[in-house]
Amino acid sequence: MSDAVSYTTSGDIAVVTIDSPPVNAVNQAVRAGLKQVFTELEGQTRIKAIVLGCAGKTFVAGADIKEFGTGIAAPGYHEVLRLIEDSPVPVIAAVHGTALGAGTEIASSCHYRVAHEGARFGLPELSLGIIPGAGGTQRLPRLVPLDVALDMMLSGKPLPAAKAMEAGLVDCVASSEVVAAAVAFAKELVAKGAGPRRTREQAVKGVEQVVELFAAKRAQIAKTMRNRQSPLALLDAVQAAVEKPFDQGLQVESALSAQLEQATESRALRHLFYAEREVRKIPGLSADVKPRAITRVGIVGAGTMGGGISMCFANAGIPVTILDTAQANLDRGMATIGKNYERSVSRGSLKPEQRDQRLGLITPTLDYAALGTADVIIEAVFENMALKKDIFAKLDAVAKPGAILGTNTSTLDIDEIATVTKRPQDVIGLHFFSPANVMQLLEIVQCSKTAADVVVTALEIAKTIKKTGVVAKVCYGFIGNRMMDPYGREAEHCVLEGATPEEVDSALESWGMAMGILAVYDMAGIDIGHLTRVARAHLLPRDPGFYRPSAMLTERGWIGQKAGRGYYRYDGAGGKRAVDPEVIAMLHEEGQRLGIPQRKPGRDEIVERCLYSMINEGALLLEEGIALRASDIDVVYTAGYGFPRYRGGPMFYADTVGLKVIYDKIMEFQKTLDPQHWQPAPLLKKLALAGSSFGQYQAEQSR
Ligand code: T1G
Repeated sequence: MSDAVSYTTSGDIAVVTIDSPPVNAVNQAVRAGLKQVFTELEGQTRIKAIVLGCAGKTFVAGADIKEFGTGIAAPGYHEVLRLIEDSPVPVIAAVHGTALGAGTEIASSCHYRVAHEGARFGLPELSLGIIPGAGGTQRLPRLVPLDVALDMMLSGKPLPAAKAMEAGLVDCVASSEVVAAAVAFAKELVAKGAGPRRTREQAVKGVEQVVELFAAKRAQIAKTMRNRQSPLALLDAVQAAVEKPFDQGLQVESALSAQLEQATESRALRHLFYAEREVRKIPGLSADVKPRAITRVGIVGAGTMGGGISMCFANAGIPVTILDTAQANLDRGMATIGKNYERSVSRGSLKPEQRDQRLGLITPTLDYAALGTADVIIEAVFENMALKKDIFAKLDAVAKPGAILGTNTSTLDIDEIATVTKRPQDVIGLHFFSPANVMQLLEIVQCSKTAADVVVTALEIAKTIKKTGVVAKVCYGFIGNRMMDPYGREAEHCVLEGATPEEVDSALESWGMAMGILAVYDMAGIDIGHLTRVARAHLLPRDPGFYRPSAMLTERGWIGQKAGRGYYRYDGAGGKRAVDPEVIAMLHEEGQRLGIPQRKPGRDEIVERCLYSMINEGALLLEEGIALRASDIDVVYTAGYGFPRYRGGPMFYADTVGLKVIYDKIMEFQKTLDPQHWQPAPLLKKLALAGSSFGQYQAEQSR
């Protein structure tokens, strides 16, 4: 036996335990341990059944992602799972926690499955750009109907134990300790003489609907998972399960798995898996720094953002007091919160009692004194420095000692806001993204005087409210919006050069962005960005074309969806966007009036100019220390700006293109377009000329 896998016997039942902290991820030691134990047990005729469970918080949560790309050291998955499946006595999986990836595959190679009622089963491999590689595409459709198996693998969403039992994946759901329940189940099997029930010998379920099912899935993939290889490979593997004998199907799965593991899509998604955990680690911050307790929250501002932020905390079971200066605003804000919860109830994603419980946690008030017991108070009012300073002066007077004072500002200088308080060490930026109760990203802005435990508390708050917190330092736009400026500028400049808004947005969307930047401006409100730039005009390039389209549209009140027209026309609020010939003509004429050469940039150039200017700005952020890591920038853009995850984020994508290629393109644009704007960031130039990458730079920095 090994540390990773051991067994005990209880009468004629053997209980095998995998113990590979923290989540029992399968690595070589686990596979070798399973091989050794199951080989040993095969020879013990007194053993009549085997229970396979895990120590710790969860059954196997997947293959060890650290092994990816390194080649799977023997014994391989198929050898080990075949040994389990070939056991001469019944093997019963005892599943608790989240049996994901190889976890569900190992459970599927057992003959029976007993699950704790809180257990979940899933095959989320597509989220890593691969497909199940330990027989999941071949065994799952032999345990549950084909459509259920395909949905599980395409969505990656875990199936709760009860639903897994309904589908046929689980034989028994236990409310007690699951290994004991599985031993009892094993004894019953032995008593009734039930032998092994080998999954590979079962027929694939639901093959009669295979043609229309696969046609529907291919259409779904084309629409929602474009530019990706792994979803189509998954269909091919499952198709092999339907059409071929088990062993041949397994070979098809293995071949496809090996290809995908080396592809950029999987490398990008694995990069994000680690990047989203790395963001919690702040260089130089001792692990001894503990978060402050957050038991009560105050929110200032009952508008869209204040209401959304209040919901984040109520959803986490934390009481919220939301303040506004007028009862009408409070009433409107509470009504919006109620409507948002009602929508979730009508969709079935929230139970009525949960709605009531969460609403009950949100208390409106007009009185600042009511915020005196809050552990953190978040200001979410209009982007006006004087107003925010006035609020922070009031908060400084009423907040209890040690309360954290957060601002949701997206563009203002938080160091300046902190100057009106006597507690700058407790001031921090908590930049939520609209709608705050939905968007995953939370930019945590560490000011010059913010205390270390306040930063740690903010990261803990992010985890508590199920958001991805990324730490940024103070600058205009922090990380996300700072990089949006040059990105959006290039998009608008392409329009002044003769491209249409639709050509620009469709080029970006075909490349993979969730929404073209001009459509994003229409959705967010063109005036918002324009007014911010007007306020900062002294800091911006004096190039006459700089965001000129936004200025012209704002001047005419064509500020986007909320006005029914902006870059596009909208039939009713939030309606489908339609091309607007009048706006196109107006902007092309303006480009000519400004003497901008009418070049009508093509799709590739549009994508290069927009993305490379974003990447160049990201390099500046790294040099200035605004972003701690290149991978943090990738998390910001994939979690908050619709950057395609399968491309890994702007900085990972830059590495896949090659920094020298990007640098050369920037130098070309410097000559052909605009020397003032196309200045390569010194770090980008240095890495490009050294043949290095952002990934290598980050690894060197973290040593
Ligand atoms: N491999 C290696 N380390 C892992 C890991 C994994 N699969 N999953 C988690 N960890 C580490 C993680 O890096 C962190 O480490 C710690 O565990 C706690 O994680 C053959 C090929 C299980 C739901 O995709 O979804 O199986 O930062 O902070 O919030 O077909 O981890 O502390 O040093 O996320 O409680 C499929 C991925 C793999 C599951 C727990 N499985 N993991 O969440 O903790 S592909 C997955 C998760 C596969 C087979 C294929 C979550 C979790 P550190 P955590 P958590």
